[in-house]
Amino acid sequence: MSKTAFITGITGQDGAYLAQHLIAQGYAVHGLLRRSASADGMTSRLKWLGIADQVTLHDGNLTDLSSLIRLLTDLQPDEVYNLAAQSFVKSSWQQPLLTGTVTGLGAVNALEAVRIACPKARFYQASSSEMYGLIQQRIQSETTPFYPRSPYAAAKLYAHWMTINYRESFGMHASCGILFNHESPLRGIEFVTRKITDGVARIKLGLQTTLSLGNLDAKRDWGHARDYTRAMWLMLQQDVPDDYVIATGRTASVREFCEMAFACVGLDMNQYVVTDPRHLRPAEVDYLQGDAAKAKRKLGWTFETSLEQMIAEMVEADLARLKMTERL
Ligand code: NDP
Ligand code: GDR
Repeated sequence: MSKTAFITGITGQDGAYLAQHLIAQGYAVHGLLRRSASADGMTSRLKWLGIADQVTLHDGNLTDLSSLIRLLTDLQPDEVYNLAAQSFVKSSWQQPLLTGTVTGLGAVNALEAVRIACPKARFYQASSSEMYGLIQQRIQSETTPFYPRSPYAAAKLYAHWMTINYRESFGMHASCGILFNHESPLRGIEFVTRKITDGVARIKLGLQTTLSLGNLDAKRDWGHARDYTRAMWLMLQQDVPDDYVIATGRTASVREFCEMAFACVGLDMNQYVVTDPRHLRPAEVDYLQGDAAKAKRKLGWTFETSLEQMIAEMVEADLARLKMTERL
């Protein structure tokens, strides 16, 4: 009998790649869909991967516990992946309460729904390297202390500890993946990597003359979402639930990411990139570099896509998309 998985956040970047992976493993994949007045774009990522008709979407919301309980009671999934969140760090200062409600309390709604409706299901919580914030150790692992620097990170830390608490209190098979930044052609346009690759493609095609960014010195450990969603699945295949850092171990600055992206189309970033203080944050996470040794040892996980390969894939996808939408 094939397994059943339920994904909150299935319409986001990770939800789409995870659904693709689970379908390839033979799962029946179900996902939570929150209502929107702009229904057309809601499944665009699933369509881009060619899997929109292979998943079953259910109306609901992470903030509505009753919808989650009803769905999980009906579906009785083997695995539940909680990926839904207000995930844009900068917005979390503008919407701290919404971020706390969705990203923090929403995870507890998911945990409660599993505990009530399908307590044997395995649970994955999308924790984040943002929780390290003002870093306490140059390379961050599962044992590095946290110091959240945004309402988003504080909400994620609450969700992280609540997941561990449910594991220890109720014996739930609940695991947290502390994932470092991961990107792809399906990344939201507001995040810096996609903003850059989209900007590079627009400049190359003559649709834009400059690219306006904030802090170019911030450093991130960037990987590919396809590799990272595979790690989520691996965590739930273990007999014992646990928490894992998922990262490449390589860090690069926003400036270096830009240089590489512009170089993909033979341009020099210095002629196009401008900085604007409006893109700066009230508090910044300056440096992230993860140590995924535990995931390698226990899950057998390694990443397959290098930073250079990922940037090239993103720039190419943006060029192709713009050529089509702009009829160039
Ligand atoms: P996205 O922003 O692309 O996707 C977020 C998803 O959450 C979307 O499907 C969105 O739905 C859904 N969502 C938001 N609010 C609600 C709500 N109230 N009820 C139901 N669904 C909701 O994020 P990613 O795919 O990049 O990330 C997935 C998860 O992993 C998030 O929790 C994120 O915080 C976390 N994470 C991400 C990392 C990264 O680098 N990408 C790193 C570490 C953690 P809609 O399409 O309707 O907006
Ligand atoms: P982050 O991703 O905050 O790390 O959170 P983002 O791409 O937004 O920022 C990365 C770094 O780039 C700097 N930056 C800019 N960022 C944006 N968005 N726009 C700009 O113009 C710009 N210029 C410079 C930022 O200051 C920052 O230092 C992501 C999200 O996916 C979270 O949900 C996830 O938990 C973490 O990654 C790990």
